[in-house]
Amino acid sequence: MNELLEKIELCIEFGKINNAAVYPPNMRGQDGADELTKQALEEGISPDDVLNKALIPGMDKVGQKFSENKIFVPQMLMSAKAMSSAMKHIQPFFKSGQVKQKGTFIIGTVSGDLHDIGKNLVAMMIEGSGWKVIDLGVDVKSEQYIEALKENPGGAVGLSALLTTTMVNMEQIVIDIKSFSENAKVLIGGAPVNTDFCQRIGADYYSPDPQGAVAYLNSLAV
Ligand code: B1M
Repeated sequence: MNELLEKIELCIEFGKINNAAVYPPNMRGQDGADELTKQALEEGISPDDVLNKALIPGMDKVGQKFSENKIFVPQMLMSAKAMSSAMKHIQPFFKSGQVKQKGTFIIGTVSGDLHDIGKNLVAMMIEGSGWKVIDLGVDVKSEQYIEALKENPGGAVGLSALLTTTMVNMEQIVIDIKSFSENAKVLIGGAPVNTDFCQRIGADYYSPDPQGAVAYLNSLAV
């Protein structure tokens, strides 16, 4: 594989954002995902190859290690930041249609709930796996999800909740989304929810972590 793509993949895997970043210590002073992605595109490597042969495989490794408890939230956040610094160079090619995305994923933390660290990780991992992500933020009401679905027909929806008190809101949001569009796929996650709850409220899938969310969405894309 191209040496530059291998280096970009390593930057994502180990969370090396840019040259100025001091993390990880063993990569100090080296270019990061930011500079190397820019360089790759300038050298004529296609944005598709940068995405599919470097960024996505790097994020896959991060997700895998996180599921196996080999890395933890801080490392994953550094990888997510490295991914963002690379994605800003790829983003214009999405807009021009040169890079095909797998679909649109609309995500938000449900109404009444302000926790967004887990939701942001899920959004980053999903974006990193080649989906267009619309992040509605926190305290998101049914109407906002539905509005986003109207603007992005066929999109999948992700709901995050961290409080037992906002699980009830999640249930109502699923009911509202399904009555707007029966076929819209709704994925749920967050510490207090589980598969039983998912089935009870009529959502389509529960994932305990970002990796499971990526796998589920990718199964919809094929
Ligand atoms: Co809050 N808080 N908090 N809090 N907070 C918890 C959740 C709590 C368990 C702490 C405790 O009491 N032990 C507790 C909930 C208890 C309960 O409901 N049973 C709690 C409480 C009570 C509250 C307040 C009510 C406190 C108060 O004001 N009295 C208040 C509520 C505010 C509100 O939302 N309306 C509150 C406020 C806050 C802060 C603002 C201070 C801050 C949030 C900052 C932020 O998010 N920007 C905060 C924090 C940081 C926490 C803890 C400490 C950490 C949550 C976190 O970010 N975890 C949390 C205790 C804990 O978990 N140890 C706690 C890391 C994150 C990566 O994990 O979000 O679970 P998590 O996401 C995981 C998975 O769940 C999954 O993937 C992620 C990565 O593995 N996942 C998905 C998440 N969403 C997904 C969606 C998917 C798929 C997977 O598909 C769509």
